[in-house]
Amino acid sequence: MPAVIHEAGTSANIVGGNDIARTRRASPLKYSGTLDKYSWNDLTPVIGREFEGVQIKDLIAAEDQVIQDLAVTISERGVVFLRDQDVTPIQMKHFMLRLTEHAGCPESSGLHVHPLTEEGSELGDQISVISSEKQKKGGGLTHMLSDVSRFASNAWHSDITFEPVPSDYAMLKIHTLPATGGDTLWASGYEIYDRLSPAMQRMLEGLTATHDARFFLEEAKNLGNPLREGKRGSPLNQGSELTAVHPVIRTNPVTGWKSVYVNKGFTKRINGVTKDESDMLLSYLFNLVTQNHDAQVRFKWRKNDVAIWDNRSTWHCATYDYEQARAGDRVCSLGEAPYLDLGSRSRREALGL
Ligand SMILES: O=C(O)CCC(=O)C(=O)O
Ligand SMILES: [Fe+2]
Repeated sequence: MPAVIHEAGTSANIVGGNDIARTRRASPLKYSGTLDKYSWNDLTPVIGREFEGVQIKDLIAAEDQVIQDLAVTISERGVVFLRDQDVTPIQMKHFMLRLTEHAGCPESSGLHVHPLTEEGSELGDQISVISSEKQKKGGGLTHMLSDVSRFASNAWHSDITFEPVPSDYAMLKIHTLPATGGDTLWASGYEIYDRLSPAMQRMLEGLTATHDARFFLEEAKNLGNPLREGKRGSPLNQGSELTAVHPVIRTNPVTGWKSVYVNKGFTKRINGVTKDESDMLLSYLFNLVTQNHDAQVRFKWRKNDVAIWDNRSTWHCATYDYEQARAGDRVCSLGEAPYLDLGSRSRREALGL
């Protein structure tokens, strides 16, 4: 039997989670068809969908069912792209609150406040400014672009997995772009789970991993901002520990599908095995993500395009191949404390593939 992670689950099949931050979904959600009036295009068989003619600002007031259907679509396809959005950071926050709520986030979860966000920042605490200029000063995601490595794939990560209650969804709008370059890639955690043998799946389902972002303490110093130690969107996300333990395989409550949940950016150790075994397993899993381009989608941004992704079941990687400024705004909502439902299925199994 897999080890119990934080606290006992509500049913014998649930491993991990936390009573303060449990999903409100008793069963996966079904798409009801309200987005069928839009045209869309699946960018690869396993991940990514681009919609045409959708404006987020119009969806803020849409019926609940529309928001729920969009949540299902994002969770199933991993990431959704919307071109040329006329949406402000405030509207992005409103929209993300509705999205996470209709997807079933726990009552205790709100929008994330990043530990590096400056107090009293212009756009509010819950907007992360993604900026190449800021990164040059030692902020943002520079740790992933260490001077030592020449592998662009080092930047693959899932957002804020060092928090006990990490992100369900994230929205990024890019408003400032270089003439070319700066693409972002996403990869499917469902597909990577499906590429493991049943024996490896069962073994990983019994394991947890430690996610650690204490390198942000150094970055906070470089930026000259105090670390945000108060509540970062959930009562469980506080302090300067910046470390969390999560199941290696987690169930997405919206789809009910299993996903691999370790990432190059934050996962340092698989627990309960030797260091050598942990290193071997993590490098094997990271290689599955970075070397399978058929589990990835690459998006070429145009000004004011928006991506919305499910951080529970995808990874993403920015591309730092440009010189000019590139900037945007990101909002991350918080979902449930990660858990594994041993009775849940894989994506291919659920779709009969
Ligand atoms: O700059 C990008 O393309 C992605 C940045 C990122 O990792 C994020 O917004 O979460
Ligand atoms: Fe990210």
